[in-house]
Amino acid sequence: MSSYTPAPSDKFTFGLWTVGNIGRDPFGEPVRKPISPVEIVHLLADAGAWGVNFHDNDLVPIDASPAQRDQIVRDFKAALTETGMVVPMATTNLFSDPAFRDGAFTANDPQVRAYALHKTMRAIDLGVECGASTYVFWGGREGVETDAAKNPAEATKRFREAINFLCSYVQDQGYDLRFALEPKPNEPRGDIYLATVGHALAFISTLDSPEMVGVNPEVAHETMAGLNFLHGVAQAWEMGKLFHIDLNDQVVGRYDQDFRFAAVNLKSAFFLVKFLEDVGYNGPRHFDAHAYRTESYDGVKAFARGCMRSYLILKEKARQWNADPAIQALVAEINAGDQTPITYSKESAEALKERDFDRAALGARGMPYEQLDQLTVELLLGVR
Ligand code: GCO
Ligand code: MN
Ligand code: MN
Repeated sequence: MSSYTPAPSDKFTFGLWTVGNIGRDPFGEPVRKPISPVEIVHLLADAGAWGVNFHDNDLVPIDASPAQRDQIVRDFKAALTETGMVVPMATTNLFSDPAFRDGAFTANDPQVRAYALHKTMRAIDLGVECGASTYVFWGGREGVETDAAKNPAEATKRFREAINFLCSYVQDQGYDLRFALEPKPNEPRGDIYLATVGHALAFISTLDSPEMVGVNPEVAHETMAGLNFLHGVAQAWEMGKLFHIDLNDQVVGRYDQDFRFAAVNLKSAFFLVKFLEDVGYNGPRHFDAHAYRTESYDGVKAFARGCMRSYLILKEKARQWNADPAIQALVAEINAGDQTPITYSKESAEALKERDFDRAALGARGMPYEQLDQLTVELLLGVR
């Protein structure tokens, strides 16, 4: 039995904005005092994380002078060196400042769109300087409350132009950096463009450099849309587009909750971890979640530890599932028969058209999914 202690090879990461969240919500003032990026790095290192990610302004305040910026970056990098923490991903805050009230890349004001590109190029420089190899685009303000505001096809075009521009910038700079688009259906906008993993994957295929761009799916976001998160992740993986992943948890139909990973939907979290481990996903496991607003920083640390521990417990459960004789007998049974795909040729198509099928026999075969699911539940409940 493993000790569920995180190791660097688990690639567990958190954002400065996650453990640094001070517990403000639309109805209430902050409940925790802000802590500095350096303190956050130490808190995370202490909890056992491998890396830390940031928005430009989580690290450098939006109105910092160049000298302040350089000092902050120096201090931050020193904390990284001291703790052995890395920065695998960075991103831009294109949502907090009032300038982005109507969006960034899709804003109607061309000056805002230009400012968004300007800010993102500088944030990319900052991310690369700190070691990031993945750059996330979460279009939090890229949306509307009313479709009177803008034509969604025009917005899609603007989004595409921005990503194409920034891909060219990265190529010109010679940065070793890939982009990951993070879909979300709503919040903080009434509706956000590129609402789901499916929207994002389709959009990527229309870009000038599609090979540079993948997705960063988030548990809560697909769940808010009422979708099966694993299915979106699996499709992205199968297309070679799972560049990053945001792990947290969410109750369907509620506000954007950002709960600790596996805090709500245990079975979904299990199948997600099992999938990532079975296919050998090798990217960061990023926890984009917040501690409850009730917590002190002790609670925040418990929250961070809990995310990682639950992942590791579920990873161990996945290993058990794969080794469980009764479960594997059922898996073999449901996958019986020659599973080789029928390749097309004129002859194979003709032969298939002529083949006799015993339709009644096909329809009479039951599948033992009830048993398989019950065994899964029992395994998760710890009685196997
Ligand atoms: C949210 C998003 C963000 C993004 C972050 C990185 O719902 O607020 O998940 O936390 O992940 O901005 O791009
Ligand atoms: Mn989110
Ligand atoms: Mn996220």
